[in-house]
Amino acid sequence: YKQPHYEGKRTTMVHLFEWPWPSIATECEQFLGPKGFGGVQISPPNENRIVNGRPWWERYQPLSYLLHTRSGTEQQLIDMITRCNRAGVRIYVDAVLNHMTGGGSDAQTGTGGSLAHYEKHQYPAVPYGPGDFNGACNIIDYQAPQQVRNCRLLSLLDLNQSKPHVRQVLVNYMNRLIDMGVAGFRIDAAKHMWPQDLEAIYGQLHNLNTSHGFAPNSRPFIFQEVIDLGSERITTSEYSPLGCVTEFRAANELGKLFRGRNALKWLHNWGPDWSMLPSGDAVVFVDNHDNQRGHGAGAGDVLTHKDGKPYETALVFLLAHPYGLTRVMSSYAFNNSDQGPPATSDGAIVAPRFLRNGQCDHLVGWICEHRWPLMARLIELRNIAGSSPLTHWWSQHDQQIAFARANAFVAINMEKEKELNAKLQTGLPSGVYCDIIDGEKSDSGCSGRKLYVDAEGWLQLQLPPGSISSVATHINAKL
Ligand code: ARE
Ligand code: CA
Repeated sequence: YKQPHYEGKRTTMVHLFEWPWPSIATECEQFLGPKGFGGVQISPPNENRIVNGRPWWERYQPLSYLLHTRSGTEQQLIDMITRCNRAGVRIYVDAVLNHMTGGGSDAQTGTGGSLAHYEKHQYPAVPYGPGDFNGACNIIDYQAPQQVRNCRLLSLLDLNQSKPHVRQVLVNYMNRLIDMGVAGFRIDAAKHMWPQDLEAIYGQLHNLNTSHGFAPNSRPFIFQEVIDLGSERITTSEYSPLGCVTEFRAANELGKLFRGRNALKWLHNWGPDWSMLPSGDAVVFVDNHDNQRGHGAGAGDVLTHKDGKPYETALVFLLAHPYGLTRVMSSYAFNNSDQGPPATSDGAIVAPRFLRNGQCDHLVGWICEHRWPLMARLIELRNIAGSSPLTHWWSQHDQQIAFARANAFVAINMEKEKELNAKLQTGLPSGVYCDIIDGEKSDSGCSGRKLYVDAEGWLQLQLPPGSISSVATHINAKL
C-alpha cells in the first residue's frame, strides 16, 4: 500500500484541487506526462451535498457514491483516468469515508440530483439509514481518541465503519474506482476512523487494473490524512503500518524555516530526526488545500503561492531533498477561505485556460503552481536524483546550506548580511552547468546563470545576501 506505482522514474504528484475532469485529462497529455509528473490527486469524485454559495468544502460532504460532481460525470471521470494512465500519469482519489453531510438544513440535495435527510440520517441513494451511523456527539476534545473516532467532525454525520454494510459500501465504491484504473487513494480524515476498520477495508480492495498498465498483483497506494503535530494522543504511527501518512510536521517546519524563524543549518538531519515518519511512510508537501487557507492545522507558519521567494525556495528544498514522497499543490486564487473554484453564476466550474507562455490565465482565477517554470524543472531534478542518498552536506553561518544528490546539486543563501562565497563539492562530473532556478538549458545555451564545475567536482560559488538566493542544477542541465 506504500507504492505509488508511478511510471518509470517519476517521483511526485500534484493536487489539481477542484479541477474539472476534462481539464485534468488534457493536462496529463499536454503537460504532466511530458514534464515527468508521477500522478494527480483529484478532488472527491463522488456526489456531494450542494451548499449555498458553493464553497470548495461542499465536496467533503458526501451524499452518495454516484460519480457525479462539479468536476464532471462518471463518463468524464473514466475518460480522464484512461487518458492520464496512457500519458504515464497516475490518478489518486480523495476518498471521504469517515462521514456523510453536515448539519444546517434537513432536506439536502446532491450534485447528482440525489436527496438526503440529515436529521433522519437517511441517504437513500446509497442506501444508508440511522443504523449506519455513530451517536449524536460532536468532537470537542482531540485528546479523547474514542470521541475523535466515534463522534462527529464539524457536525458531519459519522459513519460506523465497523458495520458490515458500511464497510461493504465503502469497499464497493473504492473497487469501482480501482477497476476504472485509479492507482490509489488519499484517505480523508483518517484520524477519525479506527485503524482496524481501515485495515479491514484496505484488505478487501482489488488489485490495480492491469489493463491500465499496472503490474499484476499491485496493491492500491494508500496515503492517510492524519494531522499529528506532536500534541495529541492519536499519532501517525498508528496508521503508518497500514499505508503512507501525510506528514504535516514537514509543512509546518518548512514554513518556519523559509520564513526565517529557524536556521537552515539544522536541516542537516531533515527526516525522522525531526520526529517525522520514516521516509517511505511520509507524504510531504509545503502546503495543502486546507492549510493554505487557514483550515486544518499549522496555518500560521505554512507558506503558499502568495509568499513568493520563501515558498519557491521551500519547494526547492522539498523537491531536492530525498526525504518523503512529494506532493505539490496547484491552487486557484481566493479572497476568503470558503470561496470555491472559478465558476459561472449557475455554479459550473470554469476550466483553466493557458497563456502563450504556458502559464494559467490568472484572469480566470487559477494559479497553477505546477505550471511555473521552476516547478517543472524541480520535478525533473527530483526524477533525476531518484532514490539516491543526500551527499556533500555543507553549511556555514545559520542560513547557508548546500547538498548534492546523484547527478544533482543545490545551494541556498538566506543570510541577511553575509554573502555565500565558498568552494563547494557538487559530486557532478566536470563541466559547465545551467542553473535551473532562474533559467534553463535550451538549444541556444543557458538562459540562467552558468556554473563551472572543475575536474574534481568543485564549484566556486557566490550567492548574495539579503533576499533568499539559490542555485540548483543537474546532469541534464550540463551544457
Ligand atoms: C464545513 C464548515 C463547518 C460545518 C461543516 C458541516 O466549515 O463549519 O460545521 O461544513 O456543515 C472541509 C473544510 C471544513 C468543512 C468540511 C465539510 O475544511 O471547513 O466544514 O470540509 O464540508 C480536522 C481533521 C482533518 C480535517 C480538518 C479540516 O482531523 O481530517 O479538521 N481535514 C480533512 C480535509 C478537509 C475537510 C475534512 C477533513 C472533512 O482535508 O478539507 O474539511 O471531510 C487540530 C487537529 C486536527 C484538526 C484541526 C482542525 O489541528 O489535530 O486533526 O483537523 O485541529 O480542527
Ligand atoms: Ca468517525
